[in-house]
Amino acid sequence: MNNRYYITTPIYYVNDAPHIGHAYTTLACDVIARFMRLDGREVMFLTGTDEHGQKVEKAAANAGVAPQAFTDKVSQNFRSLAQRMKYSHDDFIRTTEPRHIKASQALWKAIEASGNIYLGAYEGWYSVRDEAFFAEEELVPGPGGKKRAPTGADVEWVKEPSYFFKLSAWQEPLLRYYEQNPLAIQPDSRRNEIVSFISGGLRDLSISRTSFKWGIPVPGAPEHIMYVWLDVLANYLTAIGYPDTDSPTFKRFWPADVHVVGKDIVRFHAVYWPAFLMAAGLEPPRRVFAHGWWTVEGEKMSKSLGNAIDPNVLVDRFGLDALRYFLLREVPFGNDGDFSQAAMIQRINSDLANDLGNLCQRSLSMIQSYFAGVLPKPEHLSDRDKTLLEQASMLHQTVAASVSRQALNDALQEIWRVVSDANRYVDSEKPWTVRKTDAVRAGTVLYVLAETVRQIALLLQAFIPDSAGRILDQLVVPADQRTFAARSSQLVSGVTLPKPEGIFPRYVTEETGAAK
Ligand code: ME8
Repeated sequence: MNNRYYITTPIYYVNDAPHIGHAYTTLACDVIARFMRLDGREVMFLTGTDEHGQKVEKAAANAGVAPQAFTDKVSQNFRSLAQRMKYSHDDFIRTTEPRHIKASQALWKAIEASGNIYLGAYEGWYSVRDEAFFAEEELVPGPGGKKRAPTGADVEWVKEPSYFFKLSAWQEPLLRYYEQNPLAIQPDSRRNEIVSFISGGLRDLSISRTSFKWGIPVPGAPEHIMYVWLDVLANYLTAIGYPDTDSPTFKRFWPADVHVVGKDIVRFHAVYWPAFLMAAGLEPPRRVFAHGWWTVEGEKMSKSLGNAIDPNVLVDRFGLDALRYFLLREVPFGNDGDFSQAAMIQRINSDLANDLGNLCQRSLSMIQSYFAGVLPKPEHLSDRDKTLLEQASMLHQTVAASVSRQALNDALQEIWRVVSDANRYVDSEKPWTVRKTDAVRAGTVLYVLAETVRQIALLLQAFIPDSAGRILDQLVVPADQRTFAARSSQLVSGVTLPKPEGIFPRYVTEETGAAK
C-alpha cells in the first residue's frame, strides 16, 4: 500500500470573511486527512490563504492600508477559523511568505526554461473578482447593457505588455492525460466539462501583469508581476519544499493525491495547473475533486445580501461535531446543497440524538444498571450476534473505499446502516426482558452491542472526533487502541465502564416546539 497521502484545500482569498462555504471545503479535507492518518498513512494536509492580486490590492486600498498590513490582519480570520474548527492541517501557507515567493519564481523559471513562456501584449477582458481573463464570446449580458463574466462579475478591458504561457501547446497532452487517467478529475460531470473545454481549443494564457504592483515579481523582469493564479497554484509545491525536488519530503508527497476545490475553480486546477506542471517537468496531481455549492435558504451566499453564514455562530449554537456531521451528511460530496437551520436541527435530532445517541446511551446504561458497569463476558454467540459483529468489523473496508473516492456522504450512510441494524438488534433481543430469566444471554447481547459501538466510534473519529473520542472513553478504549489497525482487537470483558453520559443533545426549537 502506498503509505503517504497529500491532500490540499484551495487557499482562500483574504479579502472575504470566512463563511460556511470555506469552512466546508477544509472540513471535508480534514475528515479525509484524519481518516487516512487513522488508517496508518503519513499525511500532509495543507490549507492557507491567497494574498496577492488585484482583488486583494483593491480591498486593501478600500480599507486605507498597505496590502501587506491588510493581509496580515485579515488572513488571521482564516487562521482563527481553522483553530475554532480544530482542523488537523499540517501546514498553513500564506502566499506572501518568502518560501512561497522563492518557490513560485522557481516554477516560473522552470516553465520558462522549457520554452513555454514568451513576451507579448495582452488586450482583452479581465474580471478582478474572479482574477480571470475571459474571451468576448464567454461574456454574458449584464444590467445596463454592460457585459459581465459568466460568473456575474464585472469585467474591465485590459491592455498591457504581458508574458504568455503556451497553453495551446498543452491541449493534446492534457487530453491524453485525462484519457489515460479517467479519475483525475472527479466527479465525472466535472471531468466531462473540462475535457470538452480542452477539446474546444486552448488559447495561450497571459501570465503576468504590469498595471498594478501587489504580486510576485517575474524573475528577470520585475516590472511584471506573476498572474495571481500561477503564483497561488504553486503553493501546493511550496509546502513540500519546492524547488528542492530531491528533498525527501518533496519526493514523498508529490504528486498530490487530491486537490479538493469548489466547482468554481476547477478550470484553474484541471487545465492551467497540470499544464504548468507538465511544462515544468513535474507530474500533475493524481486527482482534482470539485465539490458543489452551498446556498442559504435557497439564496446565493453573498456580502451584498448579507446572508453569508458564519461557521463560528453555528459552532456556538450546535457544537462542532453536529456542524461537521450535518455538512458532510446532508449533501453528496460533489453536489450543490442548501443550508437551513431547520434541516440541520432535523439531522441532529434524527441521526445523532435518536439513532447514534440512543444506541450508545441505552447499551451503556443497561451495562451500568444490570451489570454494575462491568462489561459482561459473551458466551454462546447466536447467528444474529455473529451477523452484527461481522457487519461492524467489515464496515472499515467499505467506508475506507468510500473515503478514498471522497464519497463522504456514502461513508456516513454506510456507518449509519450499521447503527440502524444495531438499534433493530436491541429492539428484537430485548435485553431488558431477557435479563430477568437469562442474565448470561443479556450479557452477551450487551457485549455484542458494546463491541459494535466500538467499531462504529473508531471510524467516526474522522468525522466527529470529539464525540467519537468520548464514546471510546466511555468504553475505556486506551489511546493506543484507537487506530483502525486496532479494530481487530476486542473489548475486554470485566473492565468497569464509567457512568454513561449522553453525547448528543436533542434540539427543541420554538418553531417545532417538539421533542423534549
Ligand atoms: O478561489 N459553497 O479563493 P476563494 C461551497 N484564492 N464552497 C464554497 C462556497 C460556497 N458557497 N464559497 C466558497 C479562491 N467556497 C482562490 C483559490 S487555490 C490555489 C486559490 C469554497 O476565497 C470553495 O472551495 O474565493 C471554493 O472553491 C473556495 O471556497 C474559493 O475560495
